[in-house]
Amino acid sequence: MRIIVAGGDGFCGWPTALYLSKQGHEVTIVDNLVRRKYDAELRSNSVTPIATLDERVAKWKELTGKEIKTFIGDLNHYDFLSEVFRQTEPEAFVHFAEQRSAPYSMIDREHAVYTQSNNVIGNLNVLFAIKEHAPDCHLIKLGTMGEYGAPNIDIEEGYIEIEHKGRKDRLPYPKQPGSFYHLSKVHDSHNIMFACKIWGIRATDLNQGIVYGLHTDETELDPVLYNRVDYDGVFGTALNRFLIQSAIGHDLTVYGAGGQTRAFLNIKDTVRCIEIAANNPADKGEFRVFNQFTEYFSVKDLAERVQRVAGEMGLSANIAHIENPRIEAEEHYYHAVNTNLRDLGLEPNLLTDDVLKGILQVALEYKDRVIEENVLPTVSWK
Ligand code: NAD
Ligand code: USQ
Repeated sequence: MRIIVAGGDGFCGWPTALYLSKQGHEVTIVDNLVRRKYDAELRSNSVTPIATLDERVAKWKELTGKEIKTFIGDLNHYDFLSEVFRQTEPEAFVHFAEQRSAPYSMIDREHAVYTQSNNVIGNLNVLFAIKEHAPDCHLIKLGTMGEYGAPNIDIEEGYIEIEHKGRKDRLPYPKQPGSFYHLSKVHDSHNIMFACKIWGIRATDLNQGIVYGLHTDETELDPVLYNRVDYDGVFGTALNRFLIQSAIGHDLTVYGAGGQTRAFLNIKDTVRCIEIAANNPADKGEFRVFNQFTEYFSVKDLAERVQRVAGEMGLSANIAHIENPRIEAEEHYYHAVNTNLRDLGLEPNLLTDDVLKGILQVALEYKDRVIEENVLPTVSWK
């Protein structure tokens, strides 16, 4: 299958591009490399050293003989995007290419406006490009579990049956996102649903949970193929942050009470979920929603597990409940459905102690690269 991986230089996109290429798909990466620029802006870095995109694809070709084409450019530039569609004639478009940090979107007005315009307009351009150049192309769009927030009822996969004043309907599940970033994903979902309805586009919205880990079988092949892994207070995510904090002897930064429960999955499952979605396309005009996660945990429980595993590896990790920089419930009900991907064959890599130890081992290897002043959160929701 001819597949575009937009955002293919990023944390989820790079391993996905390699995995799809290994499965024999014709993969093209589209990326404007802006993630590397956020590092420069924030004076931060990936714990693992990362090669340039040119070096990455050259190494992949050298090791496997497989070619991954690249286009460097911005989804917000429609002429560029149109040219990519004309040259590649994609059958699937995997869309990772957005600003994905909640704290980054909450820095100030400029960052909120940037996040929403980058994400919403970029996605709108993708919808128009599919309509104009590849109407049969399956859009596989990365959404987020955070679109739903933390309602006091079970979270369904995109839709909910509602009975109101004696009448019933199947309606989009209510959205209660917790940052301007998460809101951008809700806006995207609405635009995609509408485009499916009016133009007959086929789309799968993957409401992904928090991704942990860094290596897949492919990225592990050579240091030039290594994935990025973030730890700073802006782009680092909960579990990866705790593991890297324990590697450098920093307190584990649980925000507030730590009862915030979130859905998680291993990066190895991210790549597999994308393949499953690609191999089982949505019907024409269908707006399909899958909840892409394998387990959920409270951040306090995760910190305690990291503390125990780190202890077994001779490290002492202290859990600090620091003041929560976000506005969010710190104790709440959480139960979410995730059967669609399982029904299509996903066999989850669950979070075992060995998995935690493996990630911690990599963090220990590169701990000297951590810039310690970037670890504590600096962005406040207030
Ligand atoms: P990332 O920042 O590492 O990668 C995103 C990539 O997209 C970067 O390489 C960046 O340069 C590129 N990009 C951004 N805007 C672009 C634009 N306008 N044009 C072209 N390229 C652009 O992020 P990630 O962690 O790999 O996340 C990928 C996607 O998955 C995002 O949409 C994110 O919302 C979603 N997601 C991520 C997680 C997670 O835990 N990392 C969880 C749920 C959902
Ligand atoms: N948290 C801590 N300590 C930390 C970091 C985070 O307690 O050091 C808490 C946060 O307050 C929050 C939870 O952990 O309650 C998750 O925060 P996070 O930074 O790990 O994840 P989040 O901001 O939700 O965003 C990440 C990705 C985003 C993706 C989202 C999936 O950056 O791209 O969309 O996870 S989800 O959470 O399902 O919406």
